Amino acid sequence: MKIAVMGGDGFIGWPTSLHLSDAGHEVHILDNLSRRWIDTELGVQSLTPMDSIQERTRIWHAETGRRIHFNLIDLAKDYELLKTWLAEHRPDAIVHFAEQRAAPYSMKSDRHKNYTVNNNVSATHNLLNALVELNLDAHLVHLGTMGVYGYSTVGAAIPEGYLPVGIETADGRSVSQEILYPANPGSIYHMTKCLDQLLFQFYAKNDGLRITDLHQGIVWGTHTEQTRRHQQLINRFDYDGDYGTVLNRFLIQAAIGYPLTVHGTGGQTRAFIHIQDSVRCIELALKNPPQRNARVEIFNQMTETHRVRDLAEMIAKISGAEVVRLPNPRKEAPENDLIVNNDKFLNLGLAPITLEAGLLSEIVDVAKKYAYRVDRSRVPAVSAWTKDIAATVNHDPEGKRLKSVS
Ligand code: USQ
Repeated sequence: MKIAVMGGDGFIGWPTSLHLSDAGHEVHILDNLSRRWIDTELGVQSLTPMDSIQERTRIWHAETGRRIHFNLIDLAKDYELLKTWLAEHRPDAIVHFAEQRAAPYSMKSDRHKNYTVNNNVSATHNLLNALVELNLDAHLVHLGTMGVYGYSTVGAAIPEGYLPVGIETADGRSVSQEILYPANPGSIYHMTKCLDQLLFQFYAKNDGLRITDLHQGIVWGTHTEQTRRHQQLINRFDYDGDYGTVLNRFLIQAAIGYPLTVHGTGGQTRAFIHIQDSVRCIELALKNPPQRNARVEIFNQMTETHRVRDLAEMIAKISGAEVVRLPNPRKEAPENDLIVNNDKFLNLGLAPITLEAGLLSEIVDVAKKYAYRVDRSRVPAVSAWTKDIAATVNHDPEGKRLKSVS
């Protein structure tokens, strides 16, 4: 297949591009390199040293003989350029990662809220709009989030996108229908993915577009089979308070002797997936497109659920790290259960990589190797969800102003 990977320079976009290229597909990356600019804005860098996208693709070609093409295009701002590229190349499939993906970054200020909404919604809409205009029947696979559902459970598993409901009609009959699971976003970033869902529903219904939405959990790990092949193919690995996600942050914190930063009681339960499984799921979704005029296909792209404090305790046990409980900068339920249905990927043959001490220690070792690149002042999560919460945020978990719990 000829596949366009929108956002192919990012944390999942890059290993996905390599994985698909390795599987024999013709891969074209479209990216505006915004994630690299945001590093500059925030004054942070990936824990792992990353080369330019041109250098990365050159090394991939030298190693494997396969070419990955790179195009500097901003989906949100360069509609005509995007349309021209799609008209010329007419890909069979498009993987869409080209969105601002960090909840804390999206909540930093009014400017960051505007940026995240404008960027994410425009990028998605421009893409859908261009597909219709060009009469291009490419299968669109979008990276969504488990966060569209919210995280509370009513004691039943969260289904894969659609919820069966019974409705009493005016004349007393009972009819049943499947509706999109009620959206319940917890940040501006998550809200944009809820808006994306509505755009997909409309374009699938009105124009018959073939769309798959992947509701992904929190990704952990950094390497995939392909990124391991050469040190210059290495993936990015974020540790800072805005872009570092919880499990990877704990692993890096353990490696640099920083207390593990549990927000609140750590009773938040979230869905997780290893990065290697993430790229496998994307390939499985590409191989199983919906029919034209079918409803949007939705998969829950996660393999297990964990409570934040349990993860911290597990990592403390294998690494000897200290755990601190910090005032939570986010507005979220302090404790929740989470049951998620992920049968669709399992039925397609996904054999999940689950969390175990061996794998975690391996990641701590990667982090130790690059520990000299860490700016400790960038570790605390200081982006607050409301102005009231901002006053309580802890800027110095190392100062031991908070009682350590282990
Ligand atoms: N948390 C801590 N300590 C930390 C960092 C986070 O306790 O140092 C807590 C947060 O308060 C939250 C949970 O860990 O309760 C998860 O936070 P996160 O930053 O790992 O994940 P999140 O903000 O939800 O976003 C990440 C990705 C996003 C993706 C989402 C999947 O950045 O792109 O969509 O995970 S999900 O969470 O399933 O919606």
